[in-house]
Amino acid sequence: MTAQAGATHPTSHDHAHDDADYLRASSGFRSWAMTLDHKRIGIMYLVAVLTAFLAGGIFALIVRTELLWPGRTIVDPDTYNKAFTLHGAIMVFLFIIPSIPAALGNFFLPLMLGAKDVAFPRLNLASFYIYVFGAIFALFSIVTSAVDTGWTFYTPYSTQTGTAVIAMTLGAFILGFSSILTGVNFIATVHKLRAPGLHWKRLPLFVWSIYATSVIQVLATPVLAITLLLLIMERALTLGIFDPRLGGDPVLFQHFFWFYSHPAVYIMILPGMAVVSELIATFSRRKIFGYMFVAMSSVALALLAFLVWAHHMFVAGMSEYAVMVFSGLTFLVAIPSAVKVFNWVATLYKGSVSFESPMLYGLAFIVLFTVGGLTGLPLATIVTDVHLHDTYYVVAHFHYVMVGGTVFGFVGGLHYWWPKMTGKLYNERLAQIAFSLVFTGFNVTFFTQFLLGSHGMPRRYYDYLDQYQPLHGFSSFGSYILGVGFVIMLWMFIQSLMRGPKSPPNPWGSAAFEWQTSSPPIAHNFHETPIVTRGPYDYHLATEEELYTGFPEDRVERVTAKTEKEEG
Ligand code: HEM
Ligand SMILES: [Cu+2]
Repeated sequence: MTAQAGATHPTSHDHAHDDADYLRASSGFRSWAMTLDHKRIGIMYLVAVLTAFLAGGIFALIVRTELLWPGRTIVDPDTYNKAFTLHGAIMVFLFIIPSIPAALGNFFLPLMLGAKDVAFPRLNLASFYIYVFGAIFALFSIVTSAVDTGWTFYTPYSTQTGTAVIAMTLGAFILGFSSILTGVNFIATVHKLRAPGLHWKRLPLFVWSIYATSVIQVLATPVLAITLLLLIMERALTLGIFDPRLGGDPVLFQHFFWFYSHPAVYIMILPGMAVVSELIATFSRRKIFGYMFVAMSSVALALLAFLVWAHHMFVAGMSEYAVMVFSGLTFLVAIPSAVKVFNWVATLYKGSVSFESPMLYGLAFIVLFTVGGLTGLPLATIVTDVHLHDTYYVVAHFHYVMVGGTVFGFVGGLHYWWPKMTGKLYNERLAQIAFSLVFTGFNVTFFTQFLLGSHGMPRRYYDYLDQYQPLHGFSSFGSYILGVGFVIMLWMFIQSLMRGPKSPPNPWGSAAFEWQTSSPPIAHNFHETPIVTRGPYDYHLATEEELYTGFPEDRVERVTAKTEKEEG
C-alpha cells in the first residue's frame, strides 16, 4: 500500500485546515451532533454502547447478587424478573449488536478501504439517531414498568403481562431499523468505495466479516421487526396471532423469533471474529494462514445461520423429523467455525508472536470461543438437549460465545485501535491487570454455570434448592471479579484520555491499511487516495517505512539521515 502517512503533505498549503485530525477539525456540540464524518459517528456509537454495557452490567450484578443465596437476598421476585430481562435486552439490542459493527466498524471500515467515508454519510448519521430514538423507548419502558418477559419476549406471557412490553418491543423494532440501515450502508461502501488496487482478495478480514454481518442484518432483521409488530398488534388489538385462547399459536412466535435471533447470534459473533483476525495478524506479524478460507467461512456462517433456527425449539413441540433435520443442520455450523479457529492457530505457528494487551484478548477469544462452540454440540444433539435445555448450561454456553467471544473481541479491538481513535497511548500494565481480572472473573462466573446446569439448575429461576448454593455463590463471586476488572479498564482508558502520552502513528508496527495514515486520522482519512499494491497482512511486502512505529517528524529525520549516509 502506498498510502500517504503524516509526513507528506502535498496539498497542505492550499487546505491548511485539512491537516487537522478529525477530533480537532471542528469543535462545539453541533460539529459532533450534526457530523457526517464516519469516525465521529463511530465515536458517538462507542459512547452509547459503552453506556449500555454499563447499564446492562449493573443489572447483571443485581441478578448475581440476588442469587448468592436461596430465597430473597436483595430484591423481590418481580424485580428479579425485570432485572434479568433488562440485562438481556440491553446487552443484546443496545450493546452487542451495535458494538463492533456500528462503533468500530463505522470508524475503521472506510479507513481499511482507503475511502473518505461510508457510501451514505447522511444515512449513517440517521442510523445513529434512530438508535438513540429506539434506546429512549427502551429507557421509557424501564422507568415506567420494566418488562419481565425475558429478552425473548415469548408469547403468550408477553401478551398478558402488565409490564411495558409495547414500549420495549417498539424500542427493539426501531433499533432494528438502525441495524438494517447500517448494514445497507456498509454493503454499498464495500462494493463501491474500495481504493484502487484493493480487490476482493486483498480485503482485510475485518471487512469480510463485517460485510457478512451486514448481509445478515439486512436479511434477518425485517423478520424480527414484523414479529414484534405482530406481538404489539396482538397486545393492543387482541388479535389472535400467538395466543392460543384467541386461536393463535405460541410456537409460531418462537419460529419467527428464532428465525431472526439465530442469525442474530452471527450478527454478534462475526464481528468478534473480524477483530480477532486483525489482532492475530498484527501480533503475529504474519499473513493470516488460509486467508481465503477464513474470509469464505464468514460468508458460509452468514448463510448457514438461516437454516438452524429451530434448534432453540427442540422441546417446544415440533415434528420429530423437523427436529432431526434441524439437529443435523446445526452441526454444519461447527465446520466454518472450526475453519477459523484452525487458521488462527496455524497463523500463530511460526509467527513472531508478542503478547501486548490487545493480543491477550485475541488469544482469550480463541480459547473461550472454542469452549462456547464445543459446548453447543451437546445442545444440538437432541438426547442431551432435552436434559440441558433451559438450564444454566445454556446460559454458560451463550455467555462463552457472546462474552468470551464477542465482548472479548470488542474489548481487544478497543485496546488495539485506541491509539488510532484517540491519538493517545494507555498504561499497558494496568491494561494487563484488567485483562487478568476480566479473564479470571469471566471463567469463574460462567464455567461454574456449566456445572450448575448439568446438575439440573434451571435458568431464570429466582429461588433454588440449597444444594446449588455453593456453585451459585462461586459464580456470583466471579461476577464481582469481572466487574472490578472492567472498572480498572475504564479507569485506565480515562487516565489515557486525560494524560496518556501521544501515540505514534503505528504503535504496533502493523502492516494493515488503517495504520498507514496518521493517528488520529485527518478528517478525510488520507491526504491522497491510497493506491493499494499489496494485501493488508503482507508483512514481507510492506516497506520499513510502512511498518515504522515512530512519529512522522523523526521519520523525516531518519529518512534524511539515511539518504545522506547513502550519498556520502
Ligand atoms: C459453534 C456452534 C454452535 C452450536 C452448535 C450452537 C448450538 C446452540 C443450541 C442448540 C442452542 C439452544 C439450546 C437450548 O435452548 O436448549 C444454543 C443456544 C444459544 N446460542 Fe449457540 N451454538 C453455537 C454457537 C453460538 C454462537 C456463535 C452464538 C453467539 C454469538 C451463540 C449464541 C447462543 C445463544 C444466545 C443461545 C441461547 C438463546 C436463549 O435461549 O436465550 N451460539 N446454541
Ligand atoms: Cu441458535
